[in-house]
Amino acid sequence: MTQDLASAIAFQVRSTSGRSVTASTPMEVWQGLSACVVGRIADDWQDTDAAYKAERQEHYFSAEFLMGRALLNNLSNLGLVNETREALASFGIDLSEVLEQEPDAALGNGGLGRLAACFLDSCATLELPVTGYGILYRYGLFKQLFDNGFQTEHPDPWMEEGYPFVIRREEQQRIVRYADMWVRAIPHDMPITGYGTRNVGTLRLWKAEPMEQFDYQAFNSQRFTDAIVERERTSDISRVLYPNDTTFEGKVLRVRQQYFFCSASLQEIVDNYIEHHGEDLTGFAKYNSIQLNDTHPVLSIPELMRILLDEHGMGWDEAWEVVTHTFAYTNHTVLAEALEKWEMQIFDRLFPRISEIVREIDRRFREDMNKRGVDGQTIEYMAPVSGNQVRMAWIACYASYSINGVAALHTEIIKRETLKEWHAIWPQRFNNKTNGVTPRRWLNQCNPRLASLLSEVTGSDTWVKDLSVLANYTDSVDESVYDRINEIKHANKVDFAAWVAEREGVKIDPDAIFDVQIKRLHEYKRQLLNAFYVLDLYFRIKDDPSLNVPKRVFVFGAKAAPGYIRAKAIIKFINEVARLVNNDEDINGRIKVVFIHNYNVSPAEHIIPAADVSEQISMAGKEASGTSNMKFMMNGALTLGTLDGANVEILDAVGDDNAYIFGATEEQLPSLKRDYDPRWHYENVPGLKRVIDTLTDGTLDDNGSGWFHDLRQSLMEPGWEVPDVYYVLGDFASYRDVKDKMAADHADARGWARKAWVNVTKSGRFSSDRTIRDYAEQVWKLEPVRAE
Ligand code: CJB
Repeated sequence: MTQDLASAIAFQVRSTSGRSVTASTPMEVWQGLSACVVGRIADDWQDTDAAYKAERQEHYFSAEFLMGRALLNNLSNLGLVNETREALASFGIDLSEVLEQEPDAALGNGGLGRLAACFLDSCATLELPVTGYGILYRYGLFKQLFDNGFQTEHPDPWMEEGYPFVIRREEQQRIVRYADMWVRAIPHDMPITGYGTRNVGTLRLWKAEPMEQFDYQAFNSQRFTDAIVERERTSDISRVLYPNDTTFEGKVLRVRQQYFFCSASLQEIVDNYIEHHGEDLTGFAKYNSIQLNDTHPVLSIPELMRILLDEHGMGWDEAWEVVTHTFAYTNHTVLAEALEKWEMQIFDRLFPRISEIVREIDRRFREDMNKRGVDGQTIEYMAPVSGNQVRMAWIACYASYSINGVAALHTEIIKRETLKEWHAIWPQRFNNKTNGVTPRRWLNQCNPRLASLLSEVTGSDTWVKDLSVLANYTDSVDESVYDRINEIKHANKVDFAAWVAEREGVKIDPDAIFDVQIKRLHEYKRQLLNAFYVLDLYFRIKDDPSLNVPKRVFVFGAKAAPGYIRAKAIIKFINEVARLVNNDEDINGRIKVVFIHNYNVSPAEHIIPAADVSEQISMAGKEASGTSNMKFMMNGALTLGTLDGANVEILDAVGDDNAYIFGATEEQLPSLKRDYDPRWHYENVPGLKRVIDTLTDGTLDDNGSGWFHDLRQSLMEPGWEVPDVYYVLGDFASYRDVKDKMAADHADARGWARKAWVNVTKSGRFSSDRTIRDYAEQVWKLEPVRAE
């Protein structure tokens, strides 16, 4: 068997590199091995596709899919990891080195994009007929480097060296029509294998290409450069992922991108319906449902109307009936800056027919509301079009049969505040679907030591497909398991320390407590609060070198949107804190700070299994769910968090003794903030003044950028702004107390391991398999379909 695999790999590698396996580079081996894996699943993929096409299907529309690496995931799903390791070893090649060659498919910004990727994994594993639709960005999320502590951004041409897991389907191209140009949308499919199933799902990513390779007329009439320019204008559409997370930027290219993938995907779905169920599209919603991942794909609503009205001759009411039974909308944030609002003139210019349809939706909406007796002011607030603005979230709420939030608290907040007007009229549309993460990537693959222990304790690997079985073992294991937990964590920390030393050039001690905050940089996530704690601890040790505190490593990983200056200032600040702390001989390694550059999916796979403490410290009410909190929990890190997003449910699952909760609650904040004076905290909370003063007293250097001064202002005296919007100073004392207590508790190794074990075994609820089952049963009305 291994011999067969070895020959197959050798054949593919040689075809890729044109030389023997042993003479090929590790990158060429990765290419060949990956092609070999695609070859192995080809028949199953084809069968699955054929089986799904005739059934009721779900289509997951998302501008982002943060897939990360594919090879190990596929090998593991196919049960080929060990065999491949042996096959490569027979050529003297190390599988791990080959795996590290793979570029991350970073076609997303953060939580929202990674959630989409975890969902596809669960859909394939659960054999659900679900297809993902998005954009094949040539450049994924920028690569982050630090230059003297400042973030710099660099392009990420992730496919340029060849990428076997994306297959071009030239013959299935569609044409997307804008008023000023027509473009070809070429589908590129990524196979989505599941664990322990033959089913292989599909992620279909569209690439924009010109109608003709060259405008030959322009070429022949000596306008060669014009022809090239035109070609490039088309390719711009799928060129780059917008690097904003939870902020809206009203760029024309962005709305072009959105229409591009919505239109191409819908054309295909409608054609598939006709092929299998005939020309009468009134039954469309019986066989198709579309989940809108945030508002980015909401143009699908008027676009499906257009297709039904203009291309299939339906009447408005009939078409609206189909549309309103097709779409379901997921809201991912309560932050106002994320709500997409486009200028009507942009729509008029790019797709006048879509403008017309949106205006008609708006007219009928107002009529409908009037009939229901809704007052004029409320109607104006809720209307799809107001002044010259089109509001994508309102269109989504009006046309969708389901509206969901992503954690219990978040869903309550959207019902009560963000979308309250909609909830008042259509309460039955609202439902909660607490997020989840895939235990395949986030436990079985990234933490093989813990995975082995779980299989050993439970007697099988069933947990990989049904994480809830672990809950049977929370209280029923003997104490030796706790020692094993500690040994595993320590071994993971040794590996991680070696990885950090090589990647970041920082030496860290595996015996220290590893305290980790990895997520996009945003003020509401409060990386600053964490950094203030570190600085305060530093000063406490400087004041009293005999202070009895455990050794600590504080790990950060975060990208800031390139235009979000205050977030970039926080990155610079943390890097300066690291410089101060790591190089101080008085500290002598008792505290280390590491900022992992270019944080992404694959670094997360190295970091999370080594973490002791999971920092989930957003201001209560602002983080819709969070998903790294779930990944940490699965890997036995304890949560240090506020009662925000899914932290609330994690606490509920593990109990007060097994998580560390601090800070103002969402309920308390409005009254606390009414007469909030950050200055009072600055002057009265021990340690706070000293820490905040480092921003301006010369302790830390922002290299003349003025950024640290601005940070201080934003907390205490912003002039026209509300000071310290995210309550950093208000929560500092409580954060410091709980974090100190947590560090002290770590000394009781057995006690800590017991808490970690509770976290691991109670994480079943946070598997994306549970989330997807809930969507399938309650929203999508979808049954599994097995590829035959
Ligand atoms: N989220 O990543 C994004 N981008 C957005 O534009 C809006 C929200 C995040 O989505 C995750 C998945 O639902 C949530 O866990 C997270 O709280 C939210 O910020």
